[in-house]
Amino acid sequence: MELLEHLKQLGVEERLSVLISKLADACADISCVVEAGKMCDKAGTCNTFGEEQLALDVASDRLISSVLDKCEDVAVYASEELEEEVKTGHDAQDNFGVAYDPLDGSSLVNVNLAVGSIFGIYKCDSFIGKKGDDQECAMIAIYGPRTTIVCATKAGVHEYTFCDSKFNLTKENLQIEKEGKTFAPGNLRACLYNPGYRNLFNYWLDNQYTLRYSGGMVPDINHILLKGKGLFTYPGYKDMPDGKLRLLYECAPMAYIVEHAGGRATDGKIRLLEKAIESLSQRTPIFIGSETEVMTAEEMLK
Ligand code: AHM
Ligand code: MG
Repeated sequence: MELLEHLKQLGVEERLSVLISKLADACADISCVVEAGKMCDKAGTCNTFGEEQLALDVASDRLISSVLDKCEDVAVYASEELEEEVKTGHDAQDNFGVAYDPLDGSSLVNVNLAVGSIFGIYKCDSFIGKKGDDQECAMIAIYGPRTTIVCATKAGVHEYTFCDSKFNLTKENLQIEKEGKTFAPGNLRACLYNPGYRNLFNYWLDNQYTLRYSGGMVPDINHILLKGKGLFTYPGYKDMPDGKLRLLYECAPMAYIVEHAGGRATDGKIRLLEKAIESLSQRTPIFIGSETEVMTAEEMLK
Protein backbone atom coordinates (compact mmCIF):
# COMPACT_ATOMS: atom_id res chain seq x y z
CA MET A 1 0.00 0.00 0.00
CA GLU A 2 1.25 3.46 -0.92
CA LEU A 3 2.37 5.90 1.84
CA LEU A 4 -0.44 8.48 1.51
CA GLU A 5 -3.14 5.86 1.29
CA HIS A 6 -1.75 4.07 4.36
CA LEU A 7 -1.59 7.30 6.41
CA LYS A 8 -5.21 8.00 5.50
CA GLN A 9 -6.20 4.48 6.51
CA LEU A 10 -4.44 5.02 9.86
CA GLY A 11 -6.56 8.14 10.42
CA VAL A 12 -3.63 10.59 10.30
CA GLU A 13 -4.88 14.16 9.72
CA GLU A 14 -5.08 14.80 5.99
CA ARG A 15 -2.94 17.97 5.97
CA LEU A 16 -0.23 16.14 7.92
CA SER A 17 -0.42 13.12 5.61
CA VAL A 18 0.04 15.33 2.55
CA LEU A 19 3.01 17.10 4.17
CA ILE A 20 4.65 13.76 5.04
CA SER A 21 4.12 12.58 1.48
CA LYS A 22 5.69 15.77 0.03
CA LEU A 23 8.71 15.39 2.32
CA ALA A 24 9.01 11.75 1.26
CA ASP A 25 9.12 12.89 -2.38
CA ALA A 26 11.93 15.32 -1.51
CA CYS A 27 13.79 12.38 0.09
CA ALA A 28 13.39 10.38 -3.12
CA ASP A 29 15.06 13.29 -4.95
CA ILE A 30 17.86 13.41 -2.34
CA SER A 31 18.45 9.68 -2.81
CA CYS A 32 19.13 10.33 -6.54
CA VAL A 33 21.68 13.03 -5.64
CA VAL A 34 23.35 10.73 -3.08
CA GLU A 35 23.41 7.86 -5.54
CA ALA A 36 25.02 9.99 -8.24
CA GLY A 37 27.87 10.64 -5.79
CA LYS A 38 28.95 13.77 -7.61
CA MET A 39 28.62 16.39 -4.91
CA CYS A 40 31.00 15.16 -2.21
CA ASP A 41 33.29 18.21 -2.52
CA LYS A 42 33.26 21.05 -0.04
CA ALA A 43 30.78 23.77 -0.87
CA GLY A 44 33.15 26.46 0.46
CA THR A 45 30.62 27.49 3.13
CA CYS A 46 30.01 26.60 6.79
CA ASN A 47 26.75 25.77 8.54
CA THR A 48 25.60 27.45 11.74
CA PHE A 49 27.81 25.06 13.78
CA GLY A 50 30.94 26.21 11.92
CA GLU A 51 31.16 22.84 10.14
CA GLU A 52 32.22 22.88 6.48
CA GLN A 53 29.31 22.08 4.21
CA LEU A 54 29.52 19.70 1.30
CA ALA A 55 27.80 20.57 -1.97
CA LEU A 56 25.57 17.60 -1.11
CA ASP A 57 24.45 19.18 2.20
CA VAL A 58 23.46 22.36 0.41
CA ALA A 59 21.67 20.52 -2.43
CA SER A 60 19.72 18.31 0.02
CA ASP A 61 18.74 21.32 2.08
CA ARG A 62 17.41 23.09 -1.04
CA LEU A 63 15.39 20.07 -2.15
CA ILE A 64 13.57 20.10 1.20
CA SER A 65 13.30 23.86 1.71
CA SER A 66 11.82 24.37 -1.76
CA VAL A 67 9.01 21.94 -0.88
CA LEU A 68 8.39 23.70 2.44
CA ASP A 69 8.46 27.21 0.93
CA LYS A 70 5.59 26.24 -1.36
CA CYS A 71 3.52 24.36 1.20
CA GLU A 72 0.60 26.47 2.44
CA ASP A 73 0.25 24.31 5.56
CA VAL A 74 3.78 25.13 6.79
CA ALA A 75 4.34 28.29 8.85
CA VAL A 76 8.01 27.83 9.74
CA TYR A 77 10.97 25.56 9.16
CA ALA A 78 14.46 25.18 10.58
CA SER A 79 17.36 23.27 9.06
CA GLU A 80 20.67 22.13 10.53
CA GLU A 81 22.21 23.84 7.49
CA LEU A 82 20.57 27.25 8.10
CA GLU A 83 21.29 29.84 10.78
CA GLU A 84 17.75 31.02 11.57
CA GLU A 85 14.30 29.54 11.42
CA VAL A 86 12.51 30.54 8.21
CA LYS A 87 8.96 31.89 8.29
CA THR A 88 7.17 30.95 5.09
CA GLY A 89 4.50 33.66 5.36
CA HIS A 90 1.82 30.93 5.53
CA ASP A 91 0.98 31.52 9.16
CA ALA A 92 -2.59 30.32 9.43
CA GLN A 93 -3.56 28.92 12.84
CA ASP A 94 -2.64 25.26 13.28
CA ASN A 95 -0.02 25.35 10.54
CA PHE A 96 3.02 23.11 10.82
CA GLY A 97 6.64 23.73 11.74
CA VAL A 98 9.23 21.36 10.27
CA ALA A 99 12.71 20.96 11.79
CA TYR A 100 15.15 18.84 9.80
CA ASP A 101 18.66 17.64 9.20
CA PRO A 102 18.72 17.29 5.39
CA LEU A 103 21.64 14.88 5.17
CA ASP A 104 22.93 13.51 8.44
CA GLY A 105 26.34 11.87 8.19
CA SER A 106 27.03 13.40 4.76
CA SER A 107 30.78 12.83 5.11
CA LEU A 108 30.06 9.08 4.82
CA VAL A 109 28.74 9.39 1.27
CA ASN A 110 32.15 9.44 -0.41
CA VAL A 111 33.03 6.10 1.24
CA ASN A 112 29.66 4.70 0.14
CA LEU A 113 28.14 4.16 3.59
CA ALA A 114 24.46 4.72 4.30
CA VAL A 115 23.25 8.21 5.29
CA GLY A 116 19.85 9.74 6.02
CA SER A 117 17.53 12.69 6.55
CA ILE A 118 15.71 13.47 9.83
CA PHE A 119 12.44 15.41 10.32
CA GLY A 120 10.44 16.57 13.35
CA ILE A 121 6.99 18.03 12.58
CA TYR A 122 5.22 20.30 15.09
CA LYS A 123 2.20 22.59 15.05
CA CYS A 124 3.95 25.91 15.71
CA ASP A 125 5.17 29.19 14.33
CA SER A 126 8.51 28.97 16.19
CA PHE A 127 10.45 26.04 17.65
CA ILE A 128 11.83 27.93 20.64
CA GLY A 129 10.11 26.81 23.85
CA LYS A 130 8.68 23.67 22.23
CA LYS A 131 9.49 20.16 23.47
CA GLY A 132 9.97 16.95 21.52
CA ASP A 133 6.70 15.77 23.06
CA ASP A 134 4.95 18.48 21.02
CA GLN A 135 5.83 16.75 17.74
CA GLU A 136 2.93 15.52 15.60
CA CYS A 137 5.20 13.25 13.60
CA ALA A 138 8.86 12.35 13.21
CA MET A 139 10.42 10.67 10.24
CA ILE A 140 13.76 9.44 8.96
CA ALA A 141 14.79 8.61 5.41
CA ILE A 142 17.60 6.09 4.93
CA TYR A 143 19.70 6.17 1.75
CA GLY A 144 21.29 2.72 1.68
CA PRO A 145 21.07 -0.17 -0.76
CA ARG A 146 17.34 0.75 -0.70
CA THR A 147 15.73 4.10 0.04
CA THR A 148 13.33 3.70 2.95
CA ILE A 149 11.37 5.91 5.30
CA VAL A 150 10.42 5.22 8.89
CA CYS A 151 7.51 7.43 9.90
CA ALA A 152 6.11 7.77 13.43
CA THR A 153 2.79 9.38 14.33
CA LYS A 154 0.26 8.70 17.10
CA ALA A 155 -0.80 5.84 14.79
CA GLY A 156 2.47 3.95 15.27
CA VAL A 157 5.80 3.53 13.52
CA HIS A 158 5.87 2.12 10.00
CA GLU A 159 8.48 1.54 7.30
CA TYR A 160 7.99 2.37 3.61
CA THR A 161 10.30 1.48 0.72
CA PHE A 162 10.82 3.49 -2.47
CA CYS A 163 10.11 1.43 -5.56
CA ASP A 164 8.58 2.31 -8.96
CA SER A 165 8.48 6.03 -8.08
CA LYS A 166 6.48 5.59 -4.85
CA PHE A 167 6.90 4.70 -1.20
CA ASN A 168 5.06 1.49 -0.33
CA LEU A 169 4.40 0.07 3.14
CA THR A 170 6.98 -2.63 3.88
CA LYS A 171 6.86 -3.07 7.70
CA GLU A 172 3.97 -2.25 9.99
CA ASN A 173 4.09 -1.32 13.68
CA LEU A 174 7.80 -1.47 14.41
CA GLN A 175 8.41 -2.42 18.05
CA ILE A 176 11.58 -2.34 20.15
CA GLU A 177 12.02 -5.06 22.77
CA LYS A 178 13.01 -4.13 26.32
CA GLU A 179 16.34 -5.96 26.07
CA GLY A 180 18.74 -6.52 23.19
CA LYS A 181 22.47 -7.16 23.24
CA THR A 182 23.41 -4.93 20.31
CA PHE A 183 25.33 -1.69 20.86
CA ALA A 184 26.19 1.39 18.77
CA PRO A 185 28.64 3.38 20.91
CA GLY A 186 29.12 6.92 19.60
CA ASN A 187 31.86 9.21 20.91
CA LEU A 188 34.10 6.58 22.54
CA ARG A 189 36.60 9.45 22.97
CA ALA A 190 34.54 10.29 26.06
CA CYS A 191 35.95 7.15 27.79
CA LEU A 192 39.17 9.06 28.50
CA TYR A 193 37.37 11.55 30.75
CA ASN A 194 34.29 9.62 31.76
CA PRO A 195 35.05 6.39 33.68
CA GLY A 196 31.33 5.53 33.70
CA TYR A 197 31.32 5.33 29.90
CA ARG A 198 34.45 3.17 29.94
CA ASN A 199 32.76 0.86 32.48
CA LEU A 200 29.67 0.71 30.28
CA PHE A 201 31.82 -0.21 27.28
CA ASN A 202 33.46 -2.98 29.33
CA TYR A 203 30.00 -4.17 30.45
CA TRP A 204 29.02 -4.56 26.77
CA LEU A 205 32.24 -6.50 26.05
CA ASP A 206 31.97 -8.69 29.17
CA ASN A 207 28.40 -9.60 28.29
CA GLN A 208 29.13 -10.41 24.64
CA TYR A 209 27.08 -7.65 23.06
CA THR A 210 27.21 -7.39 19.26
CA LEU A 211 28.69 -4.18 17.82
CA ARG A 212 26.56 -2.54 15.12
CA TYR A 213 27.98 0.92 14.51
CA SER A 214 28.28 2.62 11.12
CA GLY A 215 29.13 6.22 12.11
CA GLY A 216 25.76 7.45 10.83
CA MET A 217 23.08 8.02 13.45
CA VAL A 218 20.24 7.40 10.99
CA PRO A 219 21.31 3.92 9.81
CA ASP A 220 22.44 3.04 13.35
CA ILE A 221 19.05 3.86 14.89
CA ASN A 222 17.24 2.39 11.87
CA HIS A 223 19.07 -0.85 12.68
CA ILE A 224 17.60 -0.79 16.21
CA LEU A 225 14.11 -0.09 14.84
CA LEU A 226 14.20 -2.83 12.22
CA LYS A 227 15.90 -5.50 14.35
CA GLY A 228 13.69 -4.43 17.25
CA LYS A 229 16.47 -4.20 19.85
CA GLY A 230 19.75 -2.60 20.91
CA LEU A 231 20.96 0.84 21.90
CA PHE A 232 22.78 3.87 20.49
CA THR A 233 24.76 6.23 22.70
CA TYR A 234 26.50 9.57 22.21
CA PRO A 235 27.52 11.10 25.56
CA GLY A 236 29.37 14.33 26.15
CA TYR A 237 32.81 14.72 27.65
CA LYS A 238 34.99 17.34 29.31
CA ASP A 239 35.35 19.76 26.39
CA MET A 240 31.89 19.03 24.97
CA PRO A 241 29.57 18.36 27.95
CA ASP A 242 26.50 18.03 25.74
CA GLY A 243 28.21 15.99 23.03
CA LYS A 244 27.71 16.72 19.35
CA LEU A 245 24.18 15.80 18.38
CA ARG A 246 21.45 18.44 18.21
CA LEU A 247 18.20 18.26 20.18
CA LEU A 248 15.93 19.89 17.58
CA TYR A 249 17.29 18.42 14.35
CA GLU A 250 18.44 14.96 15.42
CA CYS A 251 17.69 13.79 18.96
CA ALA A 252 14.07 14.93 19.49
CA PRO A 253 12.79 13.31 16.25
CA MET A 254 14.75 10.11 16.98
CA ALA A 255 13.37 10.04 20.54
CA TYR A 256 9.80 10.46 19.21
CA ILE A 257 10.22 7.55 16.77
CA VAL A 258 11.90 5.24 19.30
CA GLU A 259 9.41 5.98 22.11
CA HIS A 260 6.48 5.36 19.76
CA ALA A 261 8.07 1.98 19.00
CA GLY A 262 8.20 1.17 22.74
CA GLY A 263 11.82 2.20 23.40
CA ARG A 264 13.44 4.77 25.69
CA ALA A 265 15.42 7.94 24.93
CA THR A 266 17.13 10.13 27.54
CA ASP A 267 20.13 12.43 27.95
CA GLY A 268 21.31 10.13 30.75
CA LYS A 269 18.93 11.72 33.25
CA ILE A 270 15.93 13.32 31.59
CA ARG A 271 13.57 12.06 28.86
CA LEU A 272 14.72 13.80 25.68
CA LEU A 273 11.12 14.57 24.69
CA GLU A 274 10.69 16.64 27.87
CA LYS A 275 13.68 18.90 27.22
CA ALA A 276 12.63 22.39 26.14
CA ILE A 277 14.22 23.71 22.96
CA GLU A 278 16.05 26.80 24.16
CA SER A 279 18.00 27.46 20.97
CA LEU A 280 18.05 25.98 17.47
CA SER A 281 21.65 24.83 17.89
CA GLN A 282 21.23 23.20 21.34
CA ARG A 283 23.13 19.93 21.71
CA THR A 284 22.38 17.04 24.03
CA PRO A 285 23.88 13.72 25.09
CA ILE A 286 21.71 10.81 23.95
CA PHE A 287 21.03 7.23 25.14
CA ILE A 288 18.36 5.61 23.00
CA GLY A 289 16.90 2.20 22.18
CA SER A 290 15.73 -0.81 24.22
CA GLU A 291 14.37 0.35 27.57
CA THR A 292 16.41 -1.87 29.88
CA GLU A 293 19.64 -1.29 27.93
CA VAL A 294 19.19 2.48 28.17
CA MET A 295 18.43 2.24 31.89
CA THR A 296 21.61 0.20 32.46
CA ALA A 297 23.59 2.89 30.61
CA GLU A 298 22.01 5.63 32.75
CA GLU A 299 22.82 3.71 35.93
CA MET A 300 26.46 3.16 34.99
CA LEU A 301 26.97 6.79 33.95
CA LYS A 302 25.56 8.28 37.17
P1 AHM B 1 26.44 15.58 11.05
O1 AHM B 1 25.07 16.07 11.33
O2 AHM B 1 27.45 16.68 10.98
O3 AHM B 1 26.49 14.67 9.86
O4 AHM B 1 26.90 14.73 12.33
C1 AHM B 1 26.07 13.74 12.86
C2 AHM B 1 26.76 12.40 12.82
C3 AHM B 1 25.88 11.28 13.28
O5 AHM B 1 25.22 10.68 12.20
C4 AHM B 1 26.85 10.32 13.93
O6 AHM B 1 26.25 9.52 14.91
C5 AHM B 1 27.85 11.25 14.53
O7 AHM B 1 27.84 12.41 13.74
C6 AHM B 1 29.24 10.69 14.56
O8 AHM B 1 30.06 11.60 15.19
P2 AHM B 1 31.65 11.45 15.33
O9 AHM B 1 32.20 12.01 14.08
O10 AHM B 1 31.96 12.25 16.55
O11 AHM B 1 31.97 10.01 15.49
MG1 MG C 1 23.30 15.74 11.57
